Amino acid sequence: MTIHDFMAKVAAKNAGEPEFLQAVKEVVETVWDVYISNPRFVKANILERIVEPERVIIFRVPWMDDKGEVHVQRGFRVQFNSAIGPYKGGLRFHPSVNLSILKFLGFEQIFKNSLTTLPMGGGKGGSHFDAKGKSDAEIMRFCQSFMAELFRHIGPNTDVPAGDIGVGGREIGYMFGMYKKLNNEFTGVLTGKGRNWGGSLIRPEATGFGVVYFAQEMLKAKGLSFEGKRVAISGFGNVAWGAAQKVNELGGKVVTISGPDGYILDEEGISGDKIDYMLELRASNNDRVKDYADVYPNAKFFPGKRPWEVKVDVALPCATQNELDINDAKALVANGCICVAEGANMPSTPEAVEEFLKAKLLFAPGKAANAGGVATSGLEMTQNSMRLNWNSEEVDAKLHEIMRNIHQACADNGVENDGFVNYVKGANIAGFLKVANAMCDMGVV
Ligand code: NDP
Ligand code: 2IT
Repeated sequence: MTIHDFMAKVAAKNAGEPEFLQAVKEVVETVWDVYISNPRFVKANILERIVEPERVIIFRVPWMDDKGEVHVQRGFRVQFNSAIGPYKGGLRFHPSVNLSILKFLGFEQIFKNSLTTLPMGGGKGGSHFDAKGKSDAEIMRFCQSFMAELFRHIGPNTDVPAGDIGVGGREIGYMFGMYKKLNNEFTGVLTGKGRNWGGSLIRPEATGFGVVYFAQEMLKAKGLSFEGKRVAISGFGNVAWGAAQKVNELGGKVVTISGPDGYILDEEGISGDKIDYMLELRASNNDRVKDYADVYPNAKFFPGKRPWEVKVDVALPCATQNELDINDAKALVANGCICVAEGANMPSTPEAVEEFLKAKLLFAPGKAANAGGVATSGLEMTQNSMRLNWNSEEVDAKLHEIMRNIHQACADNGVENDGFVNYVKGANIAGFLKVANAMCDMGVV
């Protein structure tokens, strides 16, 4: 069997799922040599088994709007792999959600969760629900209806969902409330919970902090730091917010954020109250980053454009999949960018990744760089099981340590003959080995 034959078989089985096939191809290409040279893996047909979700649940989510009209959304939970722990991964509510996107995210989550060193399998779910313009009561009714079906498929030892795009503390609260009512049970079945009801300190900041910790490790390996660096961030959500805070703490200057409508360039730096304002922007649910320039008139808004044309030292894509293409990658390289760390899942297209690797800049794939979010979810699960809470310094120290370890695992498995570290290869191999070995140990199930 060749990679080509393998991918042709996967493509035939998963027709019409481009994002899923994109994610599978990247992993298969980078782990192929390790796989083929391990007779135990080949005999157990691990690669073909690992690209098949253990279970996909698709369900109807009916809900009533404030005018009394009834709507129907489709809900999904992809339970991809439970070889090393309960399924774990976020829920995404966004109009673009479909099975291909959730399968790509669930697949990536397997390897990401393996990299965290914590016992978590891979899963993802969500709905094409559009929160834009919806009232709080509508959001609550939707979340309750979503959980009225999902509750029978999840549990603290089975599957532990969390947030992702469009799902933050408010939505987790409404879903947790419904789960608790239906099961008559208070357990750590969701992560990203509120502080007063089982949530972990630092979880909201964790993904963004983790991305910056990972980038810091990459820079450190080259004798560099964030001090005085210009940084472009895309998105203006949870991950972008956490990343912006940590870049400032480490002495860097964040000059951009972006939304579906364009990007903001703020040469004075996005820091202090501007970071708090990012929370307001996201909570406004209006799909626009433009408003930032009205509040801070020295900043410029570039409609319909992406921030990758700005001259920066470090780029942190934190919005969504395939938001950085080959032209963006070329622009970043031409402008002297030295480090790209993905806060979002698969934000760079395969051609863009190739361009970064060709230029031999420091490039961290999402499944390594953004693993701090799910890692801190894992720490929330631990605190829930122990029925105690760690303080923020303790959680942050553990998160930092996990990100350092992930960096080391990627460097160990991704170093090439000339000393260049291919973090894409390193992350995929390190994440894959642990899951593949666990699957072998458990027989054909
Ligand atoms: P949020 O919903 O908090 O924010 C997502 C942000 O990106 C929103 O501001 C959204 O705007 C914006 N956005 C969406 N599409 C585009 C686009 N095409 N161009 C620019 N901006 C866009 O989600 P998160 O911050 O939680 O998630 C961001 C990314 O990080 C996702 O890829 C997610 O999978 C990933 N991630 C999240 C983790 C977490 O713990 N939350 C953990 C690891 C990864 P709008 O909604 O108006 O379209
Ligand atoms: O993509 C991701 O890793 C997340 N959205 C976080 C998942 C989680 O379970 O915390």
